[in-house]
Amino acid sequence: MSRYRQATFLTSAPDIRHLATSDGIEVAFAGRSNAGKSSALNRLTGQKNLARTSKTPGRTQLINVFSLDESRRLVDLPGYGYAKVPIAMKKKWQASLGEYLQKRECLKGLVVLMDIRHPFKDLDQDLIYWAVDAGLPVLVALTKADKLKSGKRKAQLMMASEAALAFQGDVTVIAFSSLNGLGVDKMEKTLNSWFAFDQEQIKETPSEDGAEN
Ligand SMILES: Nc1nc2c(ncn2[C@@H]2O[C@H](COP(=O)(O)OP(=O)(O)OP(=O)(O)O)[C@@H](O)[C@H]2O)c(=O)[nH]1
Ligand SMILES: [Mg+2]
Repeated sequence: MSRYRQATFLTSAPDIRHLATSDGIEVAFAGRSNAGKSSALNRLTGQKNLARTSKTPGRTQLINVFSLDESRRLVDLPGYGYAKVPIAMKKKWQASLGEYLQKRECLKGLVVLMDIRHPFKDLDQDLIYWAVDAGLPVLVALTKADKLKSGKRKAQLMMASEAALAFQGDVTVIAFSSLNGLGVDKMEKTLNSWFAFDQEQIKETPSEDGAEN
């Protein structure tokens, strides 16, 4: 059973500064408003209403934190780039987002969600540069992949994978659909390694010959 199914709502914070300082491991979901962050979290956790989704962009204003166990958390960050948000608020949010990426020590990876039809807008690129700068691995999930036919989908994935090389960091690109589940397995695999679930498994599995290692 997927470890992500045990996710439960932990807390909401109005700002990154209001997040409790904490140990353990955090993985954050970020992206433009309406990119499909909350939908992706719901798909990953197999819970339809864990993170709220909306047809109205800019719906998730708070930072929502979900816990998987006592030391592992998923974070749904507010979307950026929504045109109707006042510029001063945008600036404030961007600054605190940058700070979160640089200073949040428990943050071990960033999932950046982008509509497969409009990847790598300016703010997406800023975000990825910040993350790479902070030494964070990035998983770019090209969302709403169900909206494209197979040929076009593959072309977009290839184009985005090539574009990702420019960041010169640990940036992986996948096609993703919250609607039909495309890419969920790959997302789980990447998150498993960031959350160190794999190491735990290795520890729990006794070696065959009983030799120390
Ligand atoms: N077809 C399709 N629609 C999707 C997919 N993911 C999200 N959507 C739709 O896109 C809209 C926005 O999805 P959300 O998950 O709320 O997006 P968000 O990034 O959390 O948005 P904010 O919280 O407002 O920043 C909703 O109408 C979703 O139903 C997908 O994979 N396929
Ligand atoms: Mg949302």
